[in-house]
Amino acid sequence: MLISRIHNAPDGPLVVQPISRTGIVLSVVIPTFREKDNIGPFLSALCESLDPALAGRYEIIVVDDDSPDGTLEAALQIANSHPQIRLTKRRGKHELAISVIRGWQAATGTILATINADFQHPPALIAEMWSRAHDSDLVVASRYCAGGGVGDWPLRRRAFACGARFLGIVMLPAIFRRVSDPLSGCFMFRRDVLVGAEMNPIGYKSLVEVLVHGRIITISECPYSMRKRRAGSSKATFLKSLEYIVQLCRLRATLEKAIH
Ligand SMILES: Nc1nc2c(ncn2[C@@H]2O[C@H](COP(=O)(O)OP(=O)(O)O)[C@@H](O)[C@H]2O)c(=O)[nH]1
Ligand SMILES: [Mg+2]
Repeated sequence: MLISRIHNAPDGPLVVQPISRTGIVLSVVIPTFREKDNIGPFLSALCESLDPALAGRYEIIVVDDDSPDGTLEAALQIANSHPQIRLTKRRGKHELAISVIRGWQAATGTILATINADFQHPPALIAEMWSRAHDSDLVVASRYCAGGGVGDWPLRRRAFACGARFLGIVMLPAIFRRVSDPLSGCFMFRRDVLVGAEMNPIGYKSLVEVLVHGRIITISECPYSMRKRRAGSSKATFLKSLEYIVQLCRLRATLEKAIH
């Protein structure tokens, strides 16, 4: 009975489809892998911040990569008393960017968003971004615009992020100059801008996919200060950095193909 609330994530091509009116205006996708101690409190905090403006008009979709630690079971405890929370499970290779897109494919809202489960993005950020979403195609939560910050990130992590941005500017200059934080893991956009575009990401980064494949004209940024992960540990690995290079090459090829 309880288990029937957990559905399989969509499969097939990574394309977001148009949707007829459902009454849902905002769908927030949370990708998870081994977030047992974060997901319950994070879902509660997110609902609490969205309810005042959007009760009954938003949904949250958790896309879990079959975590062995009981992440989905922890999410289910909150979902049982919050019908706006939908739980989906993927099987096979763990893929963050693909998980996020699978969530948008399952979503029924007119505006699609994503945020991490580990509290590095404050849960209240989504409500703040929502208030800016009406006159923009895309709203990006940014660490690098005025008012934002990376908190007390260790030097090694800062250097890594700096290298990743530099590589992005070299490989995809037109894309990386459009926003101050193109590697942000928290953003929202109008479904319409992505409908019909087939994506093929690898690795961690989903905003660059949306920037390359989406028909985005207007962008606004919402500053935030990145926090420490509340529990558990990061799943970012050296392999993910190599995958990021492959992702940039693929996206560059997509842009070149579109020009010629
Ligand atoms: N579905 C899914 N989620 C993931 C995967 N790796 C990380 N996540 C989730 O993506 C978010 C960011 O991951 P994290 O490991 O904190 O990356 P970091 O913030 O760059 O260190 C968190 O909500 C993770 O649970 C994955 O392979 N699949
Ligand atoms: Mg994190």
